Amino acid sequence: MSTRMLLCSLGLTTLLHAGAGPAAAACIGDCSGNGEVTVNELVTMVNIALETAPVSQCRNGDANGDGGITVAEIVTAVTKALNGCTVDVSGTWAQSDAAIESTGCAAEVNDMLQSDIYAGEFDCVYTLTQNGHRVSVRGDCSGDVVSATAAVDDQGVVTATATEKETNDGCTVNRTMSFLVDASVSPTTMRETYDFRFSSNCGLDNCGLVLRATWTRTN
Ligand SMILES: [Ca+2]
Ligand SMILES: [Ca+2]
Repeated sequence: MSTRMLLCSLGLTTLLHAGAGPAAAACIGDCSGNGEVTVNELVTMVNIALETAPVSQCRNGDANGDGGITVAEIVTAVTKALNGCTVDVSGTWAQSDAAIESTGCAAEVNDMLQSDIYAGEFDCVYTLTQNGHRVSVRGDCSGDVVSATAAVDDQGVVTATATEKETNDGCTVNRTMSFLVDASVSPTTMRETYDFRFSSNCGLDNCGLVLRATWTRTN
């Protein structure tokens, strides 16, 4: 089987049909849990800090879970009130140093992926545009342009999963790909986990591997 056949959709192209990511964690200061911090909630936090209100009125204001609210936790909540609960991951990111981090696949499969890495197919520049918990991704991988949609949680962790099926010359490959990058910091590590299911005609055992790359914000 050819590299093209097995790996033609590796990378962010597989995000085209991405599903939603995991549920978002609580936002500091969002006492009501509705995804935003209001002035009333800041006042509640101040009252808890002054011990004129119980911490039960704003569990989400107690970032470290120690049962009290400090000035630092209020400051974090004020930032969320001003800028929204979600970390904004919008911007341009350069992907570099792609490598197979771990693999349970046969050498034949690894070699195909490795040759694509050497060919620069994972040297990409991604432009992310965030809208709430959705992120539009436009990628340019050595001239190959892809676009996709991913999910982002309040902490700036971008995730996507996709499943694809492809048949060539009687060989059917089912691929499930999970993508994860913590885009709240730069540089950061992106990981893609691949699960390959091969039909008997492929002559390959089912297997999984993890691809890792560095993401660096360039603007
Ligand atoms: Ca709220
Ligand atoms: Ca606390």
